Amino acid sequence: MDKLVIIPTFNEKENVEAIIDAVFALQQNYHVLIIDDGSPDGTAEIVKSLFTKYPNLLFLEERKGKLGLGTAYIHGFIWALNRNYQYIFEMDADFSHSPKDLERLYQVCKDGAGIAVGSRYVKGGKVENWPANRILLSKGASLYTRIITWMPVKDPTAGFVCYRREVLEAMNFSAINFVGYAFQIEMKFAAWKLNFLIAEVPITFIDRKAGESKMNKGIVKEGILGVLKLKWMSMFKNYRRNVKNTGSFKDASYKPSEIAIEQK
Ligand SMILES: Nc1nc2c(ncn2[C@@H]2O[C@H](COP(=O)(O)OP(=O)(O)OP(=O)(O)O)[C@@H](O)[C@H]2O)c(=O)[nH]1
Ligand SMILES: [Mg+2]
Repeated sequence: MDKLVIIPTFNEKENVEAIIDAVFALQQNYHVLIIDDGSPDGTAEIVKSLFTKYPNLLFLEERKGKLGLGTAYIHGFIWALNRNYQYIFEMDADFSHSPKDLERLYQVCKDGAGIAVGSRYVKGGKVENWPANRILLSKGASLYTRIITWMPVKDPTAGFVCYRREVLEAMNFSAINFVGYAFQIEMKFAAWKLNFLIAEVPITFIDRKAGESKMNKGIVKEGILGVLKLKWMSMFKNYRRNVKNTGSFKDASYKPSEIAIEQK
């Protein structure tokens, strides 16, 4: 058990089968875990129909409602740690992240990074087909995060990531509060404060071609306020203590401290 790709889904019936096939087509010993939040469009049923094609390689965790990206990933992290995976990936279902880049992220972690981030904003990174306002929002968020936190990451909202197991084991997930873009920033921030090495790998990010975006105003607001909150919390000594996991990672009793129900 080496590499697990966690893919959160909400209404991804147009993409889910193709993205799963694309990961297995790599033939690089990846396992895939889908975390579906009760998608009304039947995404979970499509995943189940693929179990016989990918026995003991494809897994599904179903949650009852749309509980947000952050808690979906934390659910997946705990699932992965309990099953001894060594390299744990975050990837979107909508092909914005190319499965072909998974191996590059993996190599960087294997070579010693704690986290490998698929980055749009380092040299060689690109964004394709995004409208100008989306690029502005994303670049603005990156700049804003760097100015406020001084975290040395050029694409802090990136959601295409490989974590070494040790990084996730070292984190107290109950201290991770956010669910949208701010969740991605918070994970990197916590890892940085815990002194793990974060490496950025250039990727081309392509706007989704099928299915609907789940982006909303609440996610942007959470990002703006969330970064300020992170900075504020980290000014006190107990931030590092809070975010560090001192117990066992087999944290079956884990309950997200703030489960935010997102607006549709
Ligand atoms: N389980 C779960 N998955 C979610 C939730 N919200 C979004 N997702 C999934 O998370 C991934 C990223 O969401 P997107 O809607 O693509 O968000 P985005 O990339 O910011 O928006 P677009 O650029 O418009 O695609 C996709 O695979 C979604 O299906 C959620 O609340 N729960
Ligand atoms: Mg997307």
